[in-house]
Amino acid sequence: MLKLWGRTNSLNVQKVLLCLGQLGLPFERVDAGMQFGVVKSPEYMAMNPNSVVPTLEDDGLVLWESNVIVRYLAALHGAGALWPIEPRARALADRWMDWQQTSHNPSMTTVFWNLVRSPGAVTPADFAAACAKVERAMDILEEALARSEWLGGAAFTMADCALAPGVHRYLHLPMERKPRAHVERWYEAILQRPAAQSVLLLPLT
Ligand SMILES: N[C@@H](CCC(=O)N[C@@H](CS)C(=O)NCC(=O)O)C(=O)O
Repeated sequence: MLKLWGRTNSLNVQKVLLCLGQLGLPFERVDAGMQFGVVKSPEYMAMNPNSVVPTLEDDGLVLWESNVIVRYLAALHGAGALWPIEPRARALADRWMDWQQTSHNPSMTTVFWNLVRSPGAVTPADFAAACAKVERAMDILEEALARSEWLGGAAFTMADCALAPGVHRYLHLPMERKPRAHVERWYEAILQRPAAQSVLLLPLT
């Protein structure tokens, strides 16, 4: 059976949980990271030398990097659906996954930690700079979702799994937000999915 290591309040674990739920796959989950520890144990580091979550084990194959795990599961169990087969369609989903890691998530992490996990962790200037980058990233999402129903195009794909937890966080942070009708429509459509309800509807911690 698939085995996943990672605490449920981790954004990167949530992507994988959403993908697993969407695919309807049975799996075992082990709490790891932050208060659960585990990630610095020699046994865990032998699987994932980065000491972060998530890690997935599938019949002897050990994977880390959340988006790689999502791609793997989607390709193996959701080809033609979560994982578009046609290369051009797949590239459109892939680009949002890389963008999530490189553009959306770094500043979101700063804002989230400063508002939720460790208030005052960064200077006001650094916080303001991170907020500005988050707002710009959210504007990019808004423009994209004004043009297509889902991030990869007309169908829900792995790209939506990868972005949903970060957008959920953004929409629930205790801060001012301008209305973004297309992002909100997309988020509400994601929340119609039982897998998303069980993964996302937790307090931000
Ligand atoms: N690029 C990695 C980042 C993994 C990562 O930074 N995970 C965080 C949680 S979202 C972590 O493990 N933090 C340390 C901990 O929870 O102890 C991925 O996407 O999997």
